[in-house]
Amino acid sequence: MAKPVLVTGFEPFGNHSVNISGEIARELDGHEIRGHNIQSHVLSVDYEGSMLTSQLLDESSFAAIIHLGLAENAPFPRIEIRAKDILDFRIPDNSGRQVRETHISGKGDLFSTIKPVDWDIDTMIDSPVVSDDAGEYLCNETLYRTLMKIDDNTPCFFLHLPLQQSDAKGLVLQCIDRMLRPPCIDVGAGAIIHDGKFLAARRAPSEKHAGWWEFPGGKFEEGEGASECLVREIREELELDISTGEPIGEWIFDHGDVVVRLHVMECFVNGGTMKLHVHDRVQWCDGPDEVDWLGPDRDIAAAISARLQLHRQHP
Ligand code: PCA
Repeated sequence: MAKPVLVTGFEPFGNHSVNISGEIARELDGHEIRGHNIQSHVLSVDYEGSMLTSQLLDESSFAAIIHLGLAENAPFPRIEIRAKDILDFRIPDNSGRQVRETHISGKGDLFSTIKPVDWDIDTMIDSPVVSDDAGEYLCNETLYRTLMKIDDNTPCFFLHLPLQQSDAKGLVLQCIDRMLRPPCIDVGAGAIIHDGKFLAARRAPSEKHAGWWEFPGGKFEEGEGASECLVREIREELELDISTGEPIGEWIFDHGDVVVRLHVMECFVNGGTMKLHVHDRVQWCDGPDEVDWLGPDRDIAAAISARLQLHRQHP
């Protein structure tokens, strides 16, 4: 059996009669995601609540841990990646404890084990922001006590939810999905530009994703950046000598079994006669809709077309 995912939320506190974090935790209990079952707990807003996860970790281990809480004044959801070694309660917690300006362990701040740079956050629901300030109240305390206990790389962080949000549950599921998915592989993708057009190449029948069109390129090798990778890959795939121009952007795409971060760069041909090795056709394109693109390559083609258009208008 795959390890479960732990989701915690909190009971209402202060002058709140509901706490969205607890409601969502409750709703997600038993839900399956990437082959893992969600086990959820609604924590009391006090010392005991902050300790529950570290107690659970004595007996069990989890594929991932996400703590949810309400952030009263936040306009956007906050992906908290730091637990501060300080508590300073503005109001007492639900068992009447009020801690002022006190260290939790005295050993310094602790950092979450997730890598938000691999998360394509701009495509996530409700525009979450990465934050290194989880407050000085129970949310911070809970994250701190959990991180203090985790002794392996179990992905864990705190998601602070605003009072109002369109789809908090959807966002929580996206976060869990990103914690469970494989790490990003860096891939160079070349926008080979000639006479105001860009090159699309169709994957040959013997290749994975056969028949789909893409930008030539491939995985970074040890020590390579996007530019070196593209010079090598395009020589291997098309027998063209290229030099790279400006970076066009980065796109993260989840193929299910692998997640890639595409580093797209302008490329210009300096020499060579094109010969295809992993493709069976190429086409010089003006716009984004001339071939059937693989994965995010249509978005990339749209970005390149827009750029070329701009260059035509303002050479
Ligand atoms: N939010 C509080 C504690 C419980 C909750 O949902 C906080 O931000 O610390």
